[in-house]
Amino acid sequence: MLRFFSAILTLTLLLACGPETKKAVSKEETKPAVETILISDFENNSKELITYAGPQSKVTAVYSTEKAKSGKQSAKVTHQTKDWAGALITVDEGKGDWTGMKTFRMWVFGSNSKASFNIDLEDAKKEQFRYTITDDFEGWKEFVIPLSDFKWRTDWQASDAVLNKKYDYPMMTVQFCTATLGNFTLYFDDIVIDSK
Ligand SMILES: [Ca+2]
Ligand SMILES: [Ca+2]
Repeated sequence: MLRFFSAILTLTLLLACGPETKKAVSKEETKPAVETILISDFENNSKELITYAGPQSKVTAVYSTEKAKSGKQSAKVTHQTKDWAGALITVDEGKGDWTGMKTFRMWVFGSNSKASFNIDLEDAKKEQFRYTITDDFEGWKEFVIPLSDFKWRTDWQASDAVLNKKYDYPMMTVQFCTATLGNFTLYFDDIVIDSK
């Protein structure tokens, strides 16, 4: 008899708590865990600035103390591009889950070269999303770009990428200066993913 009542009690508790628990979990999933994620302030020289370039292009990316928005240095990227080239950083372990985050923020020191360049975000399955900026300003300018404004790349995707047109976490790389054409030098500082 006691066992029977205990079974009824357990069932009642399960029914009462079941949906409540589920609700709490799904709420937790969309809420960002942190307010901001610092992708890079370009102060740590041991973190590699990776570049790549097509046969007709040259690109360099170095830590530079010539300009700095924060701390002592920024990333200086020089492009002489006729086909394709870019500079990127990998997203550190623990910084690639952008669940609930809203914006990509980055400081750029422009030289009014009128050249266009892109920011490409690469997700866990190698899929890439792009936002294009024109260097039509001089000095430091902060770009605050909703993550939803990055558009799925139609010009190229890796052959081994999983293409589902949504961010799969953890994000792998931030390609903070890619271009298809142009000669220009830009400085970059403080790349942040923000929950606001
Ligand atoms: Ca800095
Ligand atoms: Ca994806």
